Amino acid sequence: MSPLSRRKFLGYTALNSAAALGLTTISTAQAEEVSPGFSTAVVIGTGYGAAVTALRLGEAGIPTVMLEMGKLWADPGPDGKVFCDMLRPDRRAAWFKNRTQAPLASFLWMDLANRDIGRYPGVLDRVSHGDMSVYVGRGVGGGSLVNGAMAVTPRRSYFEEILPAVDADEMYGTYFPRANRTLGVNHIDPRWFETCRSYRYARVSRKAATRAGLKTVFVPSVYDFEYMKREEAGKVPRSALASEVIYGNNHGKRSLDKTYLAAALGTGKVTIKTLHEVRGITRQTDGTYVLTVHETSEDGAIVARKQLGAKYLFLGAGSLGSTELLVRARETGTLPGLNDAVGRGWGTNGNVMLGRANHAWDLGGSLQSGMPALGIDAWDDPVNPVFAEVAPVPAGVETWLSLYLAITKNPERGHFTYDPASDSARLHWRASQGKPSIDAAKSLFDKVNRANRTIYRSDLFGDTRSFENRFTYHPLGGLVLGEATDLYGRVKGYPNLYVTDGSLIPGSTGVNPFVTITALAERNVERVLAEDVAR
Ligand code: FAE
Repeated sequence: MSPLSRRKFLGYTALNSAAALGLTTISTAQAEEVSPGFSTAVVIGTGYGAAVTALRLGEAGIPTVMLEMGKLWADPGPDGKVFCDMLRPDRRAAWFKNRTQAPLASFLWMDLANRDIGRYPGVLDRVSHGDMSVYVGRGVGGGSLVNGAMAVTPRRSYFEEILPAVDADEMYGTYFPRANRTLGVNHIDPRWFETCRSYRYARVSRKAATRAGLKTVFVPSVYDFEYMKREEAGKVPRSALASEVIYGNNHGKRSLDKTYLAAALGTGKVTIKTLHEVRGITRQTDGTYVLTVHETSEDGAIVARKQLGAKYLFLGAGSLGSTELLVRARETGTLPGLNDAVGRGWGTNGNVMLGRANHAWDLGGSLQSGMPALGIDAWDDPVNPVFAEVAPVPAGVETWLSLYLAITKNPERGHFTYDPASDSARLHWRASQGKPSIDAAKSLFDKVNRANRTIYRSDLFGDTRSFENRFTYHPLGGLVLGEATDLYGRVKGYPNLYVTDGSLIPGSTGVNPFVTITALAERNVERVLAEDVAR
C-alpha cells in the first residue's frame, strides 16, 4: 500500500466511525490542540481549496483543525441511503429550506421536481441574492458532494488570460497534473459511450451539434466510469444511473471525503469539526487569529458559541463564504486594514442553462447518466466563446429534451457590500449583467436549432424564458489573486492569513472550475509551507 493509500484508508475509517457514533469531531488520533482552544493552523471549510490545504499541512506535520458548517455525510437515513435522489427529494436535499429548489423550476410549466421538506442541514444550498442565486454544497466535502464531477483542465491560453501573473509552465507541468491525480480524474471508455443506454442523450446532442458544424469533446470526470459500466450491466447498486447527482451520490463518485480529506485525516494531524460555522475573525496583538464559531445542532439551533485561536488561518469557505467573512471583518472593524479589493471581482463563470426540444426520432431515453460526459467546445469562436456541457435530465422517463449548461465569457462582475441588519455580505448583481451570457449561448444554439429544425424549450424555468441565467453553479471571485491577496493567496495587510478557494479566481475559468481551484490551491500551499510556516 502506498503512503497515500494508507492515509486514505485510515481517514476513511475515521470518517465512517465518526458517522456511526454521531460525532461532530473527526480525527484518527486525539485532536492535537497546542493549548485548549488554539491550533497551529485552522482551515475554514472542507471544499476543494480547503481539502488540498489541510492535506499538505498535515503531511508537513502541522496540527490543523478544519471547521465545516455542514454535516458529515456518511450515515444512512431511514431508507438505508446516505443521500436522497432527485426524484424523491427529502430533507437531506436542501440546507434549511421548507421546499427543495431544483435548478429546473418546471416541466411543461408545472413544478414537478420540488417537494415540501422539513428544515435540516441538507447537502445543497441555494443562496439567494436578488437577481442571482448561487448553488453551493454543504457538508464535509463542500461542492464535491453535489457537483456533476466534470473535471476539466482549462485551456492554457485562457488560463494565461485570466491569471496572467501565475506561471503557466508550473501550473501545467506540476499542479494541474497533481490535482488531476489526487482527485482521481478518469476518462470514459469511448467504445462503451457509443453503445451504452446511459449516454444515448449525449449521442443525440452530439449528432445535433455535428450537424451544425460544431466540435464535441469528452469530459473527464471524478465519477468512476468503470463503476458506471457495472451499474448499467446491473452488477452493482445504481447511483449515477439512479437519478443521483445534485443531492449527493451514494456510490461511484470520488468526492473529497474519499480523496483529499480522507488522506488529510490519515496524516494524524488533521481534525474536522462539523456543524461549526465561523462567524467572525479578529487578530490579536501577538499576530495570532481568533475565530468566533457557532456550533449548531441538526435543527439549526446554536448549541455553543466558541472562540478558537490559530497561528495560521486559511479561508476555504468558497467564493461566497470566504468573501463574506472578510467583508464582514473589514466593515465591522475586526480586520480594519483589509483593502478595497475584498468583495470585488465576482462572476458566475458565465453560466446559462437552456433546453432544446427533441424530435421523435432523436430521443434521449429514459435512462440517463447523471454525470455529464460530453461538451460542445466552441471556445475558439472569436465573438462568442462557449463551452456547453451536455447535461442529463435524469427524470426516469422520456422528456423530449436536450439540456445544456453553457459556460460563456461574460466580462460582467459583481461585488459585495456588508448589510449590518442581517450581518451578512450582499452580492450586487443585476439581471442585465447576465445578458452577455445569453447572447453567446443563443448565438451557438440558434445554429444548432437551425441545422436540426428544432426549437428552444420555454417550459423549464418557471415562466416562458428559454435561457436561465438567474443562478450559477460556479461562483468565482470576491477575493481575487493578486488584488485582495498577493500572488499566493496571502491576504494583503494580514500576515499568516490566506485564501485557498474559488474566491481567488477572477469570475471565470472557461470550463467547470474545481480542477483549477484544486491546482491553484496546490501551488499556493506549497509556497506558503516553504516560506511562511515554521516547522
Ligand atoms: P466549496 O466546495 O464551495 O466549499 C466551501 C465549504 O465551506 C462548504 O462545505 C461550506 O459549507 C463551507 N463553509 C462556508 N462558509 C462557512 C463558514 N462560515 N464556516 C464554516 N464552513 C463554511 O469551495 N464544478 C466542476 O468543476 N465540475 C462540475 O461538474 C460541477 N458541477 C456542479 C454542480 C452543482 C450542483 C454545484 C453546486 C456546483 C458544481 N460545480 C462543478 C462547482 C464546484 O463544485 C465548485 O466550484 C467548488 O466546489 C468550489 O470549491 P471551493 O473550494 O471554492
